Amino acid sequence: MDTDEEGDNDWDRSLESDMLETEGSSTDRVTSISQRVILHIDLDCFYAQVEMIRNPALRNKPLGIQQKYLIVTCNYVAREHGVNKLMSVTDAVEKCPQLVLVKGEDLTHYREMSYKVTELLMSYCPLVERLGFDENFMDVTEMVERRLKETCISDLSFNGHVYKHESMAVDEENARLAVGSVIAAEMRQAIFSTLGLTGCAGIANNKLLAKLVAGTFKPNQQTTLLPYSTAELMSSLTGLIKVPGIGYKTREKLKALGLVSVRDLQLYSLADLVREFGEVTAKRIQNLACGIDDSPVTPAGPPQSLSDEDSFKKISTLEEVQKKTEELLTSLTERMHKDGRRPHTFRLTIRQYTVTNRWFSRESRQCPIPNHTGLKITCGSSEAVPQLLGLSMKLFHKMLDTREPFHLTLLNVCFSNLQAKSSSKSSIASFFTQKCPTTTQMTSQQQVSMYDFPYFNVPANVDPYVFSQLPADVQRELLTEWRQQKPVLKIPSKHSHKTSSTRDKKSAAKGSQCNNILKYFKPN
Ligand code: TTP
Ligand code: MG
Repeated sequence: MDTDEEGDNDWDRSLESDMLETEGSSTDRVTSISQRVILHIDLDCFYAQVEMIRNPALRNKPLGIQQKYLIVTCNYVAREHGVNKLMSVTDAVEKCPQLVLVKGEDLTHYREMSYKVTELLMSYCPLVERLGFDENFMDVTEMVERRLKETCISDLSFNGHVYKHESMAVDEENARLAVGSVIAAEMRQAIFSTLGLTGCAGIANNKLLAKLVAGTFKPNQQTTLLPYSTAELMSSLTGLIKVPGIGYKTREKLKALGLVSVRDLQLYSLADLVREFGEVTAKRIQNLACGIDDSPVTPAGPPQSLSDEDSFKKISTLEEVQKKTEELLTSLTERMHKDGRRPHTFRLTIRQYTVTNRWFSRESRQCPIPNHTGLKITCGSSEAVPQLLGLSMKLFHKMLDTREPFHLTLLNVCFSNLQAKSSSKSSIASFFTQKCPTTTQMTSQQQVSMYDFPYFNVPANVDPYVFSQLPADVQRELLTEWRQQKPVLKIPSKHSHKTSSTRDKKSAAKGSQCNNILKYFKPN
């Protein structure tokens, strides 16, 4: 399996740091946290959906996506035949002999679609956090508040299911979640009509509960959790493994203390837990077991690397390598130029065909990018590509002896160590000097193909990228302030993105002369 998946560990880590940050927070903050409206959107049989979009003939057939000997996912037709995620290919074919298998080792299309979904969601609301390839959290509290001001509670109803309720009337107390459920339905509809993907949503007061409740009804459905049903949802979990944020090592330690179920952890003495884990972790995991999670939805920043790759049946001559690499470099340098940052490291990856290990034999070499080449990339000069091609071929010869026959099935070019043009990296002003950030956050190993950074619904003089880098609390505070001053927070139409970006960049440049960070964000 490819290694550039974001995994549950990210969720574990982010929860941990969030708890540290929020230690000692005020009562006000706790109150506001309990009133948040958080959505969790999880796409249905994600890789299988992408393959069905690529080849609609697969739509009504049982489809399994294969990585090595495993079915990493399968469509819902296959699930009706008893095929499940992570079943071995042998077992799956035994259950469903007509199962169609598609190889899913190359993540390019999944990744591309994944970022399109995040981008779409961010065009409605700035607070979107990715989890893995097919999950996104959204903090829609501000949207909900805005709508509530314009809506009469008696006109509201819940969209989709309410956890453990057949039907539910809307009152003062649950109105925010009801509006959240309407927004969730709109987001799912937007994803479907724009990208053709279905998914499930959970609506709750925090990330943990939104994620847990989202899977209650599948596929293509949504469920809202009312706060008083929290205990019931938590006790329905079959074990601590089902609690996101409690990782393998923690679970092992808990097991050694005799704690296996969610209930065990809820009831265990906090003092004893503190002795074992320290105060922060002890409180965090016990809170999680009780469904308490005040971690913020943290929007993604720009990616740490940009890359492009192509896979093919066979490349076996130096000329073909040069031609393909040149093609890849041309599109990559164009994207890098649009991004505005300067890459300092270049990496070339190849995959050689071998009979025994067809898909997993990638090899890479990397080198620093000379200053003159880096400058050519950032200013969009056509001379950048030949210079990079020279570097590429040097790296290529380090990996392969071309006097011997070779058989390549993939080439990947990658820029990493991306730095903003301004020399002072730590200064906030460096963000404003960036030309046009175009992508969203990934780990250093991740790549993105055609993902453009979305433009947030923030006032015209605010750089959306800078805004996205601020802590969630500050974002919320600013949004509230702007909303009170001027009704500027319109949802941008997709077609207006380019225009507003130019305007935003100009205004942001103007704003960069101020000293106080808040001045950057005050509408003129
Ligand atoms: P999931 O959201 O777990 O599964 P899914 O979207 O396929 O199905 P569901 O309708 O139940 O949500 O994972 C998202 C994608 O991640 C999935 O399509 C394939 C991939 N994946 C792996 O690569 N390895 C794994 O172990 C799992 C579980 C998923
Ligand atoms: Mg999914």
